[in-house]
Amino acid sequence: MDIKISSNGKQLENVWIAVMGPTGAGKSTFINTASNSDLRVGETLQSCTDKIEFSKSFELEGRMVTLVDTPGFDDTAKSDTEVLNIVCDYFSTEYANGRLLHGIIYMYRISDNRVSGTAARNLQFYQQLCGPEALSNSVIVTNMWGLVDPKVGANREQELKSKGNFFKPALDYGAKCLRHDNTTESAHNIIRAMIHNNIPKPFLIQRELIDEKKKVFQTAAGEALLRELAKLEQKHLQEMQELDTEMADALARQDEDAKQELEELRAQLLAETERLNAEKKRLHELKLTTAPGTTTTTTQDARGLGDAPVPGAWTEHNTGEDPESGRKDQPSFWTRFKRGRP
Ligand SMILES: Nc1nc2c(ncn2[C@@H]2O[C@H](COP(=O)(O)OP(=O)(O)OP(=O)(O)O)[C@@H](O)[C@H]2O)c(=O)[nH]1
Ligand SMILES: [Mg+2]
Repeated sequence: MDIKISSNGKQLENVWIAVMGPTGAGKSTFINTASNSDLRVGETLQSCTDKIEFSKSFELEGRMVTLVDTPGFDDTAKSDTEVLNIVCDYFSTEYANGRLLHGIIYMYRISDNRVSGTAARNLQFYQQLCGPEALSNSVIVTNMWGLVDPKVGANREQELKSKGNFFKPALDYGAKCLRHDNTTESAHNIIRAMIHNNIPKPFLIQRELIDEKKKVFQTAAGEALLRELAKLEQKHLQEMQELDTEMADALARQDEDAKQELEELRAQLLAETERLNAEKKRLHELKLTTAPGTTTTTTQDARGLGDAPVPGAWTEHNTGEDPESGRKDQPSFWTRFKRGRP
């Protein structure tokens, strides 16, 4: 058992809880509210947290709790492969050093009137990282209730819990779904529910990477990402064929403007295809820095410091937009093209 001595000399068990979710979901705000920390919160449309960060430790229910802020898939600032790398590096290092997290909080804005593609991907990612066994140690936290009519919010919550592939699969495996009203008390109640009578269990990704010695791309989360990339590749191929047909048409019409526009679009599509290939290659080549003992020089040092380097940390920011929060799923190249057509 990992023990910490509190300020009054009491021996307290250390508890770590990771907070996940898409950019702008309110992860850092939740952590700050619960722990009186001052992690950077998004004031602009840019994604904010781009590496693993740690809250100040705080005492709750006779434990010393540390919350772990994680970057989410966000479509713009960093590739999903980068995010996967950062998160896998942290989880596997902890496990290799004999430390289990108490669970995962997945943040979801109830004010969103649809589940965006980014939110859906992050939701899948959290479930794939946890795996069926550890999902019972996780909580889906809905926030931003103040931004929605209470009745509309409650209906939305019910739909997310009972229909389709949103919250239901996780809840079926024992995850909880709790509301957060942006107060310290509500954050603490959520954490209490997670640590009360709760035995930490390894996450699926930890067992895959450490016990089964899988490469990142062979894990459930890695395989899902490869499937996503394959789907995108297929879409690009189809778009290229449509582009060729349009080009033949433009040439037949001797439409110079359309020809030029299509050439520009072809160049963009080729660039996106190249980026996709590079991401696939990177995913196949990902190597973790995990090894027993690495925590003393990496994540251990980062604890409580917030900005200390963590393996795989990445530091770019995005400038994307979404209808509800000001941020947006990136429309495909072809959608952008079609939208611009008369
Ligand atoms: N009304 C309301 N606003 C919130 C709440 N939580 C967060 N916000 C606001 O939502 C915005 C994004 O919050 P962050 O905490 O930075 O979100 P994040 O999930 O950490 O975002 P990234 O670091 O970009 O992944 C900020 O403007 C917050 O003030 C909440 O419970 N209610
Ligand atoms: Mg953040």
